[in-house]
Amino acid sequence: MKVTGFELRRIAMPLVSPFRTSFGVEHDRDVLLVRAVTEDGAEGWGECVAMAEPLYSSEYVDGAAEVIRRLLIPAVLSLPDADPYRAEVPFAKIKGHPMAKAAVLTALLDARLRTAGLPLASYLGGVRDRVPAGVSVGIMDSIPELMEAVEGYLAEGYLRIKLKIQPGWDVAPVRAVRERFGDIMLQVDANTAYTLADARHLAKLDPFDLLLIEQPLPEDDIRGHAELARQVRTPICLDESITSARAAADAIALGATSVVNIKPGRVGGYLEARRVHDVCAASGVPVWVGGMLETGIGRAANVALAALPGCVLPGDTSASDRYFRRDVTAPFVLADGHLAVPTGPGIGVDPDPDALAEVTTATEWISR
Ligand code: SMG
Ligand code: MG
Repeated sequence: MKVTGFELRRIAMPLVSPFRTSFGVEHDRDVLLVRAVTEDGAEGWGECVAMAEPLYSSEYVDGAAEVIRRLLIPAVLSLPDADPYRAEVPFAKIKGHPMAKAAVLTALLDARLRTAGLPLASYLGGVRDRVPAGVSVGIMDSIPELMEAVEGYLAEGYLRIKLKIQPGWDVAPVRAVRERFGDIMLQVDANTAYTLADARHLAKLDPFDLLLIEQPLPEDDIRGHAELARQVRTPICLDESITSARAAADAIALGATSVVNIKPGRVGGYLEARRVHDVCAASGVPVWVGGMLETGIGRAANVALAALPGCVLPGDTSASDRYFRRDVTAPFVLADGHLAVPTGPGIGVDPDPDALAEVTTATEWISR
């Protein structure tokens, strides 16, 4: 497969309501889309999940755009065969920037699979035609406000609730949700907001039978998570720390994680995400697919990944209307708490040109 050029497209998507985490509040999603065009006219799409600022991880969307245009695209354009496996080789020499790499590799993979007529889920080894949907609920100003939000999501059919937590917003909201809504699948995500000194406080979450606590400590604190795992009963699930299949293998071996959140952007694409899945499956560690407030383009690929056999917990793969009034693809909708795995070739969805035009802030074409 020979690629003739790439389009970089920036879109600005207003969120239906602000989304607050321990590291900040999002009001809009500033997204970079990558479209690869091949010599025989096929195209493929990738969504870069880097946020506007480097608060979730060190990447940010302007930085990712720079790495993509200055380093990654030239590397792909000089390949005789731009198969995503082959593009991983020059990409590996460039340190870091997994979200930038994932966006380009996904565009290549989508183009490749569309040409072959193969859906991404089948290519990856998916075994499900629909996946259970969870929802991530941001930090709120008050418990009543949180109750109303959770009640709404449960009424829509979401099968699992994840509460964002931080010091000062943890035990009380968890207790309130558990008492009010009973035996639902419930978990929490701290986005690195605690330290090991908070172990006794975090153990206060144990009585609430959470599925897991996600990334309580800093990204590079693997030993701290292993120690914390000995002090709390709630399973620890790493997100930010799992930057590759090797990082997953290490964290599992060290006892730092007993569940893993897989995000293709965080690990450098769907091929590496598949390897993370396989390492976890080989170790008997359950996995689920995380989210980065993706549009339908990124969401479609995540739902395909969630069809893999090791993805045994509901993911943050919500319906489009969780975040956006109008998605850039046909909207993902909940049916009985599930999302359908796309069956078309590649990522299985096509961006709607009108919807895209409405939110596009800049485009750039880069070719040989
Ligand atoms: O796509 O529903 C989604 C977002 C889910 O909570 C979510 N993502 O740490 O898991 C996480 C966060 C990262 C993004 S927060 C701005
Ligand atoms: Mg997380």
